[in-house]
Amino acid sequence: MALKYPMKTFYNHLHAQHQGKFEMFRGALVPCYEVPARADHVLAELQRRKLGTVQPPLPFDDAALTAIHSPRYLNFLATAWDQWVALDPANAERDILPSVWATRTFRTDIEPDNFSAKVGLYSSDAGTPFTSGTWVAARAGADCALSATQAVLAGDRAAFALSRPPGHHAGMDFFGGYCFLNNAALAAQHLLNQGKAAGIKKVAILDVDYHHGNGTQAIFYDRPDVFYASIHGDPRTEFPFFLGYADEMGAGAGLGANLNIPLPRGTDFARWSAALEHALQAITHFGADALVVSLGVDTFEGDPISGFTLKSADYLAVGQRLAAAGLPTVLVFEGGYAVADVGVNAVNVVEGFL
Ligand code: SS9
Ligand code: ZN
Repeated sequence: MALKYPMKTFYNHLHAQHQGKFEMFRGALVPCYEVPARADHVLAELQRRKLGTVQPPLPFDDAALTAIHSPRYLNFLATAWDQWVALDPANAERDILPSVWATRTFRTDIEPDNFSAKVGLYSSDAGTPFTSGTWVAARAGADCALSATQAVLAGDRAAFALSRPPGHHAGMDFFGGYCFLNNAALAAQHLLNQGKAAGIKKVAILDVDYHHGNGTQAIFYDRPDVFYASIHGDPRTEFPFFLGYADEMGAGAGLGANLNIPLPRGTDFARWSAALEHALQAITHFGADALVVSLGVDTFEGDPISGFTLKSADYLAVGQRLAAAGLPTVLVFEGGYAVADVGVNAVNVVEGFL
């Protein structure tokens, strides 16, 4: 295959260290949807089509993480597994799942000593197990997002962070929705912090995952330098339920720099691509100097936990349309749970972009 330009993929070689056993669903523990095979299929398809180069991430220091996440949350993630096993050596065979939360009216300024309470303070759902290798995998995944950003800052037209676990549901100080570190937010902030010489003053994040990226939106909600646009299942019926409505347009200095396009279950590519057009026009109007794409492919018709009906061939058109925006672009892999199809679908976006 002849390439107009090579695209670097930064592949998280440690992703399989994060391998949850079960997530809570309707009172039962069911096998996790967010499995290592997802990233393996994307890697295999990239290599099969010989699309650019695949490399491990470069190591970044913690300052890149504290640009987005709170120090006490990062400290919790780094030490959670050891705390868990210290409670009972038998815990080494079990994943951590939260069971109590600091919801409305509770205090969140105090980190309790009790481990279960800490897990609840730093999480938003019981669908996101924390395992022995979660921190190592998530940390390397952040390095992938930062490495892809670095490649774009160095002049590459685009780069792809191929990692799991995903990131867009992770907030400044909580995990949830299968996410721990917000890779897209880290990329956007790194573009701003390191992109002055390259003339990068404003960044847009376009989230095309089926689910609203509540973490990303919240991180940048009052910021005028990061535009967040998302096309997603209507939160009245779809996870994450409590954010992602059309009337959320940003706050304070960030008013006008947030665009949510919720769509009903059953939405097809014709309607979805009209929303993509709308989002990209808003990004152009905002005047972004660079683009981060939260690239979930759980909009696929065969996705087991989602409700849109995009077909595999549609993702080629998505990639083409993203490239036509003409911006330096960091593609960050997010969701997509039709495991056998996720490779073809994600790589179709990459191939369409090229
Ligand atoms: C499925 C529950 C869905 C969260 C989905 C997070 C998607 C991340 N039984 N739980 S892209
Ligand atoms: Zn998703």
